[in-house]
Amino acid sequence: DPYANEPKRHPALKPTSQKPFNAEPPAALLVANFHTPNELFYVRNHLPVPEVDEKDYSLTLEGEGVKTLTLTLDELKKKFPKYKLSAAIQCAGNRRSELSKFEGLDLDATGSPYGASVPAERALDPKSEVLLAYEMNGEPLSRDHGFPVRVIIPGVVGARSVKWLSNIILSKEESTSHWQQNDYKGFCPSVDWDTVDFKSAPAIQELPVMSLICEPGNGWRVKAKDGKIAVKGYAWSGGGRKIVRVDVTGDQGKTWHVAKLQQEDKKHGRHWAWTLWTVEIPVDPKGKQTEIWAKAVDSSYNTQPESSAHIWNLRGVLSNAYHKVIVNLIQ
Ligand code: MTE
Ligand code: MO
Repeated sequence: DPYANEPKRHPALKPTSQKPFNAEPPAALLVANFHTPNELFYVRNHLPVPEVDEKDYSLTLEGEGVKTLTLTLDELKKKFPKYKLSAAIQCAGNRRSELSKFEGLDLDATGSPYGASVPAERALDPKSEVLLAYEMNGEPLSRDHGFPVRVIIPGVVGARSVKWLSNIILSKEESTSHWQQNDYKGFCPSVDWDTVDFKSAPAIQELPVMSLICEPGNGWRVKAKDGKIAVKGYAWSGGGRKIVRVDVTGDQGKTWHVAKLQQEDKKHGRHWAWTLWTVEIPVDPKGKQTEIWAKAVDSSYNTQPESSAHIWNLRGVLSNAYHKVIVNLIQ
């Protein structure tokens, strides 16, 4: 069993798949901290977690017009300045269920590694703040999150932040990996598995603006206080775009309430971290149920589509419609 040596995971992580391991914390726990504790950070693996001994680890930089360079973990830490930043990692398949009607050391069954590409101008631009990360919240990376070194490409879909990094290749061609070529791409809703031409769509890099209601959750029983209920969630946009507003409604859009935002103070185009938000919305004092909707607006005034009806795509990515939850009111 290639999965015989998987790491131990926190019991609060809810798996959607065991082999490979995919899991997320309950949404209400997720927004309890601006900086998610490492053991509660969602895990998205496509393959078994490689077992890497840091003494044997090396990273190779190679490619067209580049003198091949190999660095040990120690050299990586000592030769380059340490740089810290906050960045949200967002999976392209986040909220996939709502749509239902560089190179790593993890190898697939054919021995090909997980691989991903980003445009060189992004990777090499200091303003992009791309990191070779060996720590997360001040601790060595855990095995699930890419020990000993992973890439962090802030503002870009999680799929490009390669874990267990072994090679960086400068090339005129994109990675030929399955995940760069035949996954993580968006298509017209009418394209299906019989008609899809993966070559016709660009690989997803920056993601669209997105928000989620994390508290209360769907089906929760809540009691209004002074006619209002408190709602909490997160919002994020790709490409470092700042979240400028989150609107929340409890009456299907007749009236909207602007949420209070918690976010970092960053330079233009470098809002890599998420925004947490809270708002109190009035509810019908006699109502049994209320439906809550949230939508975020980013610094380009992009906002979310109202429903997933017309953004469905065969890979189930880019699911960023208004988030909607129904809660039961306790009288
Ligand atoms: N890197 C490797 N080597 N193997 C993987 O399966 N999954 C990618 C990315 N990097 C993956 C990888 C995907 S799709 C996502 S969303 C992020 O890692 C998730 O990072 P996390 O597990 O640290 O949250
Ligand atoms: Mo992902």
